[in-house]
Amino acid sequence: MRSETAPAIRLEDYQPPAYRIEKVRLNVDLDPAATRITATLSVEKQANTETGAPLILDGDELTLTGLLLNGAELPESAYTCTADRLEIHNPPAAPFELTVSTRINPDANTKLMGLYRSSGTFCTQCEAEGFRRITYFLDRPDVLAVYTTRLEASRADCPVLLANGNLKETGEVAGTDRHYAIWHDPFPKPAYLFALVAGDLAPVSDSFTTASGKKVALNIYVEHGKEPLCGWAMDSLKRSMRWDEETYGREYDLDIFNIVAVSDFNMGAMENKGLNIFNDKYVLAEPDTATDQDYANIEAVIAHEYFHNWTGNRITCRDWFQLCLKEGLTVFRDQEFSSDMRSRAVKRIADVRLLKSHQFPEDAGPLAHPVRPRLYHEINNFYTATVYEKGAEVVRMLKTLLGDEKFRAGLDLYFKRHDGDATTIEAFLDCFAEASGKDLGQFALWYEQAGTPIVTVETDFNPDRKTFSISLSQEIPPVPGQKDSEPAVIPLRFGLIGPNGEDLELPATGNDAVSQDVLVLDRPVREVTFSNIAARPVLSLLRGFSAPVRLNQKTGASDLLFLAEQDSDPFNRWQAVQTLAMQDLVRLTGELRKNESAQPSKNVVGVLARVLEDTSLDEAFRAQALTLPSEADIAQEIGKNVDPDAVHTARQLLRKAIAQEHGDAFLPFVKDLSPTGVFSPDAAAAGKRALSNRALFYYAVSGREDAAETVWARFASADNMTNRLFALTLLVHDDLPKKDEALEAYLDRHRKSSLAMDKWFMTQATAPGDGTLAKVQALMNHPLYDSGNPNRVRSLLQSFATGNPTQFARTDGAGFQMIAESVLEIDKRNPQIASRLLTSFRSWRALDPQRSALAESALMRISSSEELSRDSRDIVDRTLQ
Ligand code: B3K
Ligand code: ZN
Repeated sequence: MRSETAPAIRLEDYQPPAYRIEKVRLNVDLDPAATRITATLSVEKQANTETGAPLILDGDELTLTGLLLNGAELPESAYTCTADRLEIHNPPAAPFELTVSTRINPDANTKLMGLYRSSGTFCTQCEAEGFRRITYFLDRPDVLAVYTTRLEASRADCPVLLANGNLKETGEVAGTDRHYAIWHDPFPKPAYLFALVAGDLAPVSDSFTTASGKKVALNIYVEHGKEPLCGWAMDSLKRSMRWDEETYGREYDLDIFNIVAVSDFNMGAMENKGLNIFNDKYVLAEPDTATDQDYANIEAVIAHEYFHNWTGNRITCRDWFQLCLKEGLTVFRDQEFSSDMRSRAVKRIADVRLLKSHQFPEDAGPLAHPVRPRLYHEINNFYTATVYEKGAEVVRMLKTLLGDEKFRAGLDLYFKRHDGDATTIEAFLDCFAEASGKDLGQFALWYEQAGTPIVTVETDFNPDRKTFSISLSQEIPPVPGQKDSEPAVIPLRFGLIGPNGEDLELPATGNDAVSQDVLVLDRPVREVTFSNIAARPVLSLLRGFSAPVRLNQKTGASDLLFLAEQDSDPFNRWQAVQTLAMQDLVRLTGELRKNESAQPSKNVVGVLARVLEDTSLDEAFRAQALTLPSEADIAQEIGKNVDPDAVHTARQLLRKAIAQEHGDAFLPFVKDLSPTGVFSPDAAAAGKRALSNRALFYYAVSGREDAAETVWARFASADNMTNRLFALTLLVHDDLPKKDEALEAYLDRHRKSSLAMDKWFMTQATAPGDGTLAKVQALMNHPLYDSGNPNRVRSLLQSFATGNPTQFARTDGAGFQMIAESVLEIDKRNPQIASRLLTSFRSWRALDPQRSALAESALMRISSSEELSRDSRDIVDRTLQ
């Protein structure tokens, strides 16, 4: 018998809480196997709740050990209690205190939700519904309480005791080897923002003085010995704090801000009030073990969690359907921060790449859902690219439509009006509508409708009348379970480029769809005509990727070449190069499938080679432009009946054609560009390394005599992880001589750094050859593999399933089956990690019939399991729908 699907929770069923909890006093007596929690809750019945209505508290795998009401023990007849629910039958009408005692076993907590131990450190993860695994509570985001937390633990094992807020008191517990700390957080918060940490950790300390002159103590806690790896994270934190003051007028509000890095963590990091807990991957960095991408990620995640202090913590969500209220907005804020710290164009390109590779396929497959979903079975499955990344795009469009000033005024109003609230998307949009005087009713559809709109574009130049017309239409492809979609409001930033490459002054059109350089498509069809246009211009549309849409535009190769070399908008320049490459890759794939001889286009090869030498472009940009669309991107573009082997071969063909034709041009970039001397993680130095490595990517397959040796030499002489890992990946993925020697050397050098070892596992899991599956299976038995550590599972299995399309979708079905087995195995211990791994099947229907049948049978195997978690049941049901 297959396990059951959990009941659906629906937005339309939202009811305000019948009781509120104003204050929480927590006593946590820490012990690895038997931690005792006493929670004293100040409860108040709400005015419109009937007297005597039951108080129902959430629990999850809890053991109740005591229950007092206003200090007196409750008789058993007055309540009912199970592991996941505590009901007080007839509570008093007047405010009362409920004292709930529970006992939990942190060491047995393999789900890493609630209170658990990671390498001996006690830590918590409460979002979304983990607090109920600590004590019975109204575990919902609209119940905001002031917390006082007393932690007690063995001084020897846990010298550090941390919780939310400010530290009030510390001391010894007389007559024992234990000590305690009392923390008080004056800001009312929902339970999902609760956190505690206790362990033997070392602080790296600094301080920050806010714009209004308040000194805030900053600490990053890590395992002993890791202190030297915290410099970049601390620097990123201070820059984030300053940026939020300068950009949005947001100051930090407590006396202390603590970050703790742990090695076992289900996701990236968590914004608990005053006590952020991080996956150590997003804190620890040194040149020898962290890549430039790691440095950029640390900067972004530190900023993201810090920015949540206002967008998420001071103003939180009324219910979990509103998740994008905090996540979309906070991703937008961290993207803007990184753009200001680095190159805006390069950051935009990276963000759009991520959006297209993660969110677009989600929106086009069985897991599609609106930015604000209306229904869920398991909320943890909604921390998705749609809620986060598309959610950020929606905020970005709001800024484009309103203009910088009105957008800022709207956000100011939101902070002012809703500080301390648990609120909704409607309330958020109202602030912008009010500040700008615009009706945002239709814009709100972006939150309601799933699916990526397709914008079809046609242009016409009439030389006699000297007019240039743009016809636009939009369509949202059908999404299962969604009624006919309505037209979205799509801001399209654009320019008309004259024959000499300059943007034309845009003549007035008298058309209300156009305002300066933004064309707003808010109907099914629109046409705009520009007059007094002397010569045929080239349209550059969707500049800066101003809306999360797909363009259906038949731009000819000559216009794309023109845009690739002339567009003043760097994003669209990059896009033109990518479109040229993509068109060729799709053509090549088709020809390979028909067994026709496939030849990469000379034009495409030429344009890519020219990018390399265009010194008017910065290195990071050139590296991005020279990065071919990934195999997954090409598969997505093809859309149906995909053969990943043909895609892989096509991509290699184009790569080799570029490399063979222009091999000699790449060599100087390989040699000269990587900066030597003291390592700097800044954007300029990282850009140089990126271009140098991209040149190596081509040179490796150039057929030049010294190609393989050059890659090996780069590996052997690398003095930073970016270069070492890039060369290692080429050695392994291109199956070059000495790849085994390189893997051994890497292992020897890095076996003590688990973050560096994650990269070792990942490099092998993503190698395209036929032998990879057996290799991955063998690596699961490697002494350094740990199926309980989420980073390790992601590095081996998730990267195989999402980063190795030919081997995951092998025609013998063994790739799918291996992942299916792993999902079932992991699901028993950590459902969140299992269900995340399971989402790698989401594009199965786009595969060719043979492969999709194999994927379906692997999914059926998971689905027929009797013991599936609610998380995995939800994903497998929807994936098979
Ligand atoms: N808010 C957390 C994510 C929590 C995920 C719960 N399954 C991290 C973040 O987005 O900042
Ligand atoms: Zn977030």
